[in-house]
Amino acid sequence: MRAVETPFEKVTAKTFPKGPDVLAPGHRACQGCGEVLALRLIMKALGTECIAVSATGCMEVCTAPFPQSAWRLPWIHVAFENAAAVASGVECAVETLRRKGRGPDKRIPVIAIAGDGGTADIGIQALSGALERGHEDFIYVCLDNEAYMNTGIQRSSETPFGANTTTSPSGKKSKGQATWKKDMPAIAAAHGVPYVATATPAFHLDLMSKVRRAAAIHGPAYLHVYSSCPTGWRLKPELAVSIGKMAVNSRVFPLYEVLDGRYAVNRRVDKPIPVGDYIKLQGRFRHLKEEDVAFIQARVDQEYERILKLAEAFPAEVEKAS
Ligand SMILES: Cc1ncc(C[n+]2csc(CCOP(=O)(O)OP(=O)(O)O)c2C)c(N)n1
Ligand code: SF4
Ligand SMILES: [Mg+2]
Repeated sequence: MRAVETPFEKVTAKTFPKGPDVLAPGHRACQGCGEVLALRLIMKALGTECIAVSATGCMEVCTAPFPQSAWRLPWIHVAFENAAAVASGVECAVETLRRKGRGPDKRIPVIAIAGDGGTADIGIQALSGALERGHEDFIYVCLDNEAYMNTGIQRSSETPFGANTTTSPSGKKSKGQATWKKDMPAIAAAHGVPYVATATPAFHLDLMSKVRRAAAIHGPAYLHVYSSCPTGWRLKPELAVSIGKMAVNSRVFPLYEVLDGRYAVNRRVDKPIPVGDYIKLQGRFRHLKEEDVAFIQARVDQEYERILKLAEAFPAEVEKAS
């Protein structure tokens, strides 16, 4: 099988979508929030002809304090755990209306948005079911700020090794988070879905183009979006975008796509910056010693090599829909 996509326009500096933001200004995210920046760019790339479903989390709380809303399109807030289930139900309803001649005669993407906690922990069974069912117009976005931020910085399975959170506190007997990040893109790809990608708002055109591709692909798409959180990471708000660039340029967060199990690395990092330079800007890692940083560096290099080898062994291909 090959991934099939309707031709689409990548976002470049010249073709950057004009017009008002789909996610209106005036929301209540913290200063320098990388997550709300990611969300704004994602919705700008998609436009208003789609339906959005948000799980509980920072982005839902900040954008829709009743009776206000920053969403300029049909939007549903659901529980913490069921964004994928609700979005897949909406996708089926739209498809049924279209089949009966009562709906729009074109594809309407349905996008489910959740944080790392809402995706990798509590929402994973709903997500797995939705990916497995093969919905044609279903996009799932995980906004990964590496902890449960909305409820006060608790660890999730996406919290990186060594990070201090309120439930993985560093101290005499603990170095903070004791496990590596759960590999959600690999888990999504293991469902055999046609499209999985990683992205960050720090490379905004790449992120927006991947959103367009996710909408153009026929079948479920999963986007894993690195989203900095100055509040939870103890990071200067003005560094929220640079830290995303550093995550990519240190190989901590490789940018890649998986099309039907075949890989493309979108930004090769042949001369990486040291992981220590990335870590030292964030107060959540302040307690780490030199040997801890070296331990993390070794893991980062190993994971990057693994992705590169996959891309060499199984290069991505895509077929255009007629
Ligand atoms: C079943 C259930 N358990 C716990 C909560 C409380 N809760 C709401 S949002 C949230 C954390 C969200 O974390 P994440 O999904 O990573 O999103 P973020 O706020 O970091 O963007 C928690 C624990 C809830 N709403 N429902
Ligand atoms: S806590 Fe973090 S993710 Fe939540 S709004 Fe503030 S900066 Fe954004
Ligand atoms: Mg989170």
